[in-house]
Amino acid sequence: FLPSLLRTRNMATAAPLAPIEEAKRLAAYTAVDKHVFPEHQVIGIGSGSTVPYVVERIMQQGREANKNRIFVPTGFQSKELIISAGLRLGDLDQYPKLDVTIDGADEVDSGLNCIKGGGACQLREKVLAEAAETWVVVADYRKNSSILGTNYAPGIPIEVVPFAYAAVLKKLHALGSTKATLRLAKMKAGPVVSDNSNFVIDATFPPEQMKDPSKLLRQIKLLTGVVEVGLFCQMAKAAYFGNQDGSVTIK
Ligand code: ABF
Repeated sequence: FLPSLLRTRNMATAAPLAPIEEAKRLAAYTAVDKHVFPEHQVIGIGSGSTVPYVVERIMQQGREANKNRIFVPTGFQSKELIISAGLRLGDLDQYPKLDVTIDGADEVDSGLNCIKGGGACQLREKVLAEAAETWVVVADYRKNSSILGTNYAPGIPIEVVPFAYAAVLKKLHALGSTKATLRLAKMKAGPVVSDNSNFVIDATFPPEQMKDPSKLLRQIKLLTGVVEVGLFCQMAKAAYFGNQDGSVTIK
């Protein structure tokens, strides 16, 4: 479980990370160094396996820096991460405006558009992205793409009301989707259920449609039953990708 990574990693004695983890760590550390300042007191914490390194770096800013800071999570996993790090948990009801949110991504294109929602948290992730003065994305090099959907992400995650999922699947195909499927839990035990009690559809579209993610986002969002789409268009201030050679690409 991810938070244990945070609990057990002793910086002085820890074994070297696997290369992909090191790439995630580099991206996260660089983003924190460039975007999380002492005056930032309300911080959004995203989901995924890169974000624990964000929290790790924030903790390295010291007890004093974090004494009064509030951390708002995008979902269950990041809530656990914040609690296990001993940081102060807050929610959007109390803190509707965030200074900065840092989150992972499944793919980021050259225009800083993202596919997100591999962890089924895209609705809350988008709410926290919009609520933040600055929204920053961290990822390893595999997520750095020129056209969304051509590199890493297996499709666009779309959160739907359970009642409407079959109708939405049909409409996605009519919209041009080459493959749209209901996301199933491990062992195919049933549909994945989001933190908001909804289902998730993963839909692929041809590159011609993916080249204009803003248009596609508008089209999908208009389908009745769709709650949120895992396309984050023109929202990121910057994206950081850790590379295999130890460098960081900044978009
Ligand atoms: C969240 O976690 C999601 O939006 C995205 O699907 C995923 C990225 O995870 P990782 O950092 O493990 O690649 O941010």
